[in-house]
Amino acid sequence: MRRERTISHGMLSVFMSNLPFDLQEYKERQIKFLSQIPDEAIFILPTNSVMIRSNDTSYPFRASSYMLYLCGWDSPHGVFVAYKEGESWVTSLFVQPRDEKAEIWEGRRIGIEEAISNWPIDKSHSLDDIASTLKMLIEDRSSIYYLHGTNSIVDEVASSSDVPIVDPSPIMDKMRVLKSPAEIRIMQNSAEIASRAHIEAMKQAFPGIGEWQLQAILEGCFTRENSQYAYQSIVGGGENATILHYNSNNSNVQEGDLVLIDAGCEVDGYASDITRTWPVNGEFSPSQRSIYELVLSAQKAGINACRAGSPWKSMHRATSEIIATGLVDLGIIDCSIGDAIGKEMDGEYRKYFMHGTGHLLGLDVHDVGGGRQGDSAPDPELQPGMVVTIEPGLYFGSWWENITVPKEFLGIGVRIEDDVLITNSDPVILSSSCPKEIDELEELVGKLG
Ligand SMILES: [Mn+2]
Repeated sequence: MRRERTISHGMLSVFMSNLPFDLQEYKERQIKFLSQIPDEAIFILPTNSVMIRSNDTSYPFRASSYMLYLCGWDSPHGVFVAYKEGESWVTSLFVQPRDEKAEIWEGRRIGIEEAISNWPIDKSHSLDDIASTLKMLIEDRSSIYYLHGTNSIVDEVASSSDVPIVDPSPIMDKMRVLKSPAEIRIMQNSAEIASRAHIEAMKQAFPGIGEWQLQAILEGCFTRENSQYAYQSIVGGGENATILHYNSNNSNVQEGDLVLIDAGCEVDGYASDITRTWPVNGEFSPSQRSIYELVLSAQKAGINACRAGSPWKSMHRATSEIIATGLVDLGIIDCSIGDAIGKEMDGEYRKYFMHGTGHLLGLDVHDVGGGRQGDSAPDPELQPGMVVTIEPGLYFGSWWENITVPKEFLGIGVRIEDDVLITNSDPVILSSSCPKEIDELEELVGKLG
């Protein structure tokens, strides 16, 4: 259960742990992880560092997802350590000690005493002692399970010892792929906040609105709901929608253009990731409509393919078959449907749908556990408890060299993305409160109040 304590000597409520999960859930995660590393090993998990933005100002701090997952510690400068003493694992957290002078400038610190009382750990220590304590602890261990590159002091201690270093992330990644009921509740909430933000942007839109203004509406909604963006919001009007990771958001959306918004928020570290595309004047043109309908039917087929036991690729196969067929039907590509799809889903259609159909979603927006091009982990099989995105798209940039599609499709970019929980039966769309049917969008866009 979440522990609630009365804080003595005038401490602020900042010292109460407001962990998103019961201590028991964290401890179960720790035990599950530690049972997969050797008894003689030591596990060291530093959180992210504070990154300098300019001179003495820093980027907003975001804790390491692994730290959030195993310990819930979201302050900067924590190091979680676990090693076996006798028959049982001892977990400890090294934290910044209280320091009134520093706290007046930088903000209150939880400190050693409160960390031990309220976080899922057996012991807490001062970070001032981390180098000497780790040196001692590492000495008689067989291996160090440790992610290099997040804490320079720990890096130095680890690399100056003769004990072999092992990357613990494959074990943690596998665990993070399957979400617990408590994680799913948070992710549902994250998707609902993002849905409300998208709806607000639709309502307040008008021809000529700045992409940055739409961004401000969305991110204002996130902030108002005590959330924040999970990744840089993409707001692309017209041709800008044909740039997959566009985020300069500095153009006006012209009358007659579609606007593509790919934006999601973060709740207790868990991301939502939603994309909607709609006409800024509230009415799809015939060519926009035909591309939109094609992407929407592909997206629905992709969602329907989110079935436990299916291979990862089945989602991409479902969206690709519909897109390739539709492109032939619309006269955008001129070949057989077989050639349009290609033997390895690498046919002509990839010119216009050049990204994957989706990815795992969780503490990272492109979550760990495989499924993306270039991932070292193999594609996972779909299992109940996974949350994935389904986000097919079609893009026809008139600025591309040698683009040969019928003129009416030039300058169109459409992507539709939902967050989907895989279950033992039908897929559950966590972002289902965000409209995507053509008549719903036409009803909403520009309709304040
Ligand atoms: Mn996505």
